[in-house]
Amino acid sequence: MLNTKIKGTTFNTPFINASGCWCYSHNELEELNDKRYCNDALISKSSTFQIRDGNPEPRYKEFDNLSINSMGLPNYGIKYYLNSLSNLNEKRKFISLSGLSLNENLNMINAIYEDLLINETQISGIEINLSCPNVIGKPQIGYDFLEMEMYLDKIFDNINTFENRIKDNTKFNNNNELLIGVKLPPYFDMSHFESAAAVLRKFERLNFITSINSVGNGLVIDTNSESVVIKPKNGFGGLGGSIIKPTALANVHKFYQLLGDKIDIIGCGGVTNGEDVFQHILAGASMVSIGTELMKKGPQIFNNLQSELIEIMNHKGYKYIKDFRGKLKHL
Ligand code: RRO
Repeated sequence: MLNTKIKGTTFNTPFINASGCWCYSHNELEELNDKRYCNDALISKSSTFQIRDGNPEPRYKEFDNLSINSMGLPNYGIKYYLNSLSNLNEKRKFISLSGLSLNENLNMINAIYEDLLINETQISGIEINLSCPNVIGKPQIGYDFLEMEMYLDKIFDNINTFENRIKDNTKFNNNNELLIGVKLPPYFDMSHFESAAAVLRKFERLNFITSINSVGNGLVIDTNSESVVIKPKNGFGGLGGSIIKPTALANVHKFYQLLGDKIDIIGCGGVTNGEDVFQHILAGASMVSIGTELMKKGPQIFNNLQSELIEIMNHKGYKYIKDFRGKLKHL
């Protein structure tokens, strides 16, 4: 009933964690892989080539309807996540990359394909994070359209080279083609949606976008202490939680209109209940990723979302996700 597709790959449910949430350590990834929870996919914390400590603490805080973070890309490095994911086989696995330079991203892509060739690691896809708002001195690539196009040009050249090697290798067939996606920042101006979509459409091999990353550089103030609530960047950080849902829905829907069915969308932002999931899918999402609410409730949130979504679908007489995906009505 809840099956959905990204490109040709079928998922039994539309649920996945948002990269960064519940996916830093092998233990957390192992929990996401547990059959007790109904997410059919999981993704690792955005990684760099080497291990990274990230920004000083406190660097994550949550409130009733929002979270703010300036983690600064703490992670155990690409080899750790490749190794961790190779031991998890219950669900589909994505790896998220957030190199601090184009070269670092290319080196990590090389590491993934080398691993695939040597160890035959079965991962479903790669999400290239073009939108981390928290690395001091590094602007978000997704806000610089020329830079984004240059990045993707080089990345897809690299992928193409490896894929040709794989095709020549008799051990592999087309089933080994990875889903390739990018994680985008939120856009707020109609001309920016169009510029971003024009870049994305140039890349035939791009299978999905994840939209949106946290809303960058918000500021939460505590009245009592007359202070900011996180330490890095004088309190500025990426916002998540239900306050960002309208921005997330706008991004999902606009990209659905601009990209059609060529590039699938993983909707991300402000999902706390089944109705939010329903709205993301109605706006055009094929899958929905959960960030802040997963941090608050743990992986049990996926099961809650599933039963609430099914209740809404039953009430409306929808049997499948495809019955309402992208069918948002306009007045
Ligand atoms: O680690 C982070 O600070 C972080 C990342 Br990489 C990201 O993509 N989005 C976010 O809100 N935080």
